[in-house]
Amino acid sequence: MSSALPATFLWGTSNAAYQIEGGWDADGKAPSVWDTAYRNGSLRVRDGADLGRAADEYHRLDEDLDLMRDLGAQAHRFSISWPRVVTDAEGHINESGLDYYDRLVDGLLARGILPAACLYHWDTPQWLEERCGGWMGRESAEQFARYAEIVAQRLGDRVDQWYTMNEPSHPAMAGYVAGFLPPMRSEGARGLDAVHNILLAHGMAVRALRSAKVSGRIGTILSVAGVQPATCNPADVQAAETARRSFDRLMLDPLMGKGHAPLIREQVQADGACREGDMDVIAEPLDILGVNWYSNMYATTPERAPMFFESGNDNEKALHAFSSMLGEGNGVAIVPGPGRRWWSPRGFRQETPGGLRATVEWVHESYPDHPRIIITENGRGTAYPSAAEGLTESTESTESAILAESAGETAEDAGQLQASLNDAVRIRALAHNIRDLHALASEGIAVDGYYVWSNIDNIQWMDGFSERFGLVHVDAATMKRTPKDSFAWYRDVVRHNGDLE
Ligand code: BGP
Repeated sequence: MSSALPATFLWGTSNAAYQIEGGWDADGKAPSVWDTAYRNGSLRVRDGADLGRAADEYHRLDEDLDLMRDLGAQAHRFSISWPRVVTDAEGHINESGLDYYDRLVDGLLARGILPAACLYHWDTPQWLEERCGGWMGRESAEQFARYAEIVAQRLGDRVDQWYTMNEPSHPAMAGYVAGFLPPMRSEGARGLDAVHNILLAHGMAVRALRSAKVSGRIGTILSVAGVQPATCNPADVQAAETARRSFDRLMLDPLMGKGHAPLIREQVQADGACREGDMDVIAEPLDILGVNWYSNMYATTPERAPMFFESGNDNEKALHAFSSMLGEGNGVAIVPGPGRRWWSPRGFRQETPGGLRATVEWVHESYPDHPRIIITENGRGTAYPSAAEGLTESTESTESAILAESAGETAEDAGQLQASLNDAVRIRALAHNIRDLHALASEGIAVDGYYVWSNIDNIQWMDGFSERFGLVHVDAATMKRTPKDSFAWYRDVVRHNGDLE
């Protein structure tokens, strides 16, 4: 296959501050809601990983930058930790925190890698939660815009792409509606105010970046699940349409000027959260749209759902988690699809070849005026230790026994390390998705780049190191970095502009 991709296509990698940096209280950093939940024990970390240390990039920056240079990455997307930069509600600026991101940006540029900065990847400052109830309070939007301005003043001349937020639906819905991620508040429908406020914060931050005259392109990053009906049964087709409103359209509609979904509109109007002019701020035009995609999501009705499950507790748990995010009683259940399934702490994930293409096509058809797109995350998770990958019908006890082996403070088992390094499953999955990029290019749909999640193993939130996405392995005890097979493979992909043959 000769590459249909333009020579300007950007091959890169992605990561996030909370998942990679560690140094949770280093050099004046304030705690985030994740730090607080971890410290007070309300987060159960699946494999006992130290979330405060994560992959310790804060103390190993040069080593990680050198690995990116060796990979040949052309762009790297990182996030900036808001509580590392602004440490209280009065707006105290932590210069050491800004210095760290200065070093990161300069280190990338010195290695020929374009910096792509995301201002928020879920690590809401604890002080914001205490001050105004986090995203539940309208003040959060003003605070976020001010923070954006501070970062723009420091890095505005050197960042190539600015993303206000990563998947804002997740911290809003899971943090304030369903309450299963920090700050773990189950506010039910009232929690939808957080969706409005986080979108408002995005729009105000876009305006702040523009007023600061940053040199790079400005956009945001959304998770687009590419919801599909589980079968062609009309009940499933209807369920998929409903599910799209709760997932794919939830953020895209208001950002693209189509207003909130009815469910949200009624609630935020009743609560007085939505004021005149807000929807214009939210729909501030963007230069670029980051799309995160892993696998399609399949929808059916709760009554039909059981027939899609082979068996097993994990699936039931995942079904429950996703369905609760959609809200009770809307007639939608998310079920496994037809693709090859992989182990994930969320119960099921599947490779859906062609799914990236279908998802971007759906965005293109549904929002013809969409900004240019970059695939800001795509990856394939693998279980660690790899024995867990075989757990299709795992019980809590088998799973914990396997994970307990990997937890302790001792260096890891050589066999496990080898299994992690020989990651042919990751290569296969990424190759399918890169083929989709060629297909999209030949259809004339403008995708400007593709970033692998992730350049290096990081903590998968409360699942610790038990699910890994990196091109480089990290020993959870010693923090030693070792490139996996996928590292050399992706280096070739970059060199040949995505030509896989
Ligand atoms: C995205 C997040 C990342 C990362 C990734 C993989 O949603 O932006 O932070 O965690 O997902 O996780 P998952 O397997 O849950 O999709």
